[in-house]
Amino acid sequence: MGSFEVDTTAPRVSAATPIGTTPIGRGTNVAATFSEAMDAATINRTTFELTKAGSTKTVGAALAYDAASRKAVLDPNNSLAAGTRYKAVVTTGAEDVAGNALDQKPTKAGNQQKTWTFTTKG
Ligand SMILES: [Ca+2]
Ligand SMILES: [Ca+2]
Repeated sequence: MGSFEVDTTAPRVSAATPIGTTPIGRGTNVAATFSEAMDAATINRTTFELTKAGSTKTVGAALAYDAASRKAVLDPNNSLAAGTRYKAVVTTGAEDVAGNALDQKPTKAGNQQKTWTFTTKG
């Protein structure tokens, strides 16, 4: 009999860019790096979204997930609006290769999505 470990640890976003209050260029891509290998099929435009803050309209963008770096990059189709606050979300629909859903706050009950905001240059 061999032994094996079952992965029951939920993945989370370990790095998100751009983030914070310093205005960023309107051509900047939005990226999320995960804490572990993800199921690429679950990293898509439904689970990684970009909207203007306060809006539900998703910004059109190309999405690529690189398994080697565990990094997903959203490349907006058009320049982002000037002087505008945007919100990025990675939902709990994103799963690791073992099928565990994203849980950004392991110490809090249930699964929590990852959200972050940034503002473009005016
Ligand atoms: Ca895991
Ligand atoms: Ca949790």
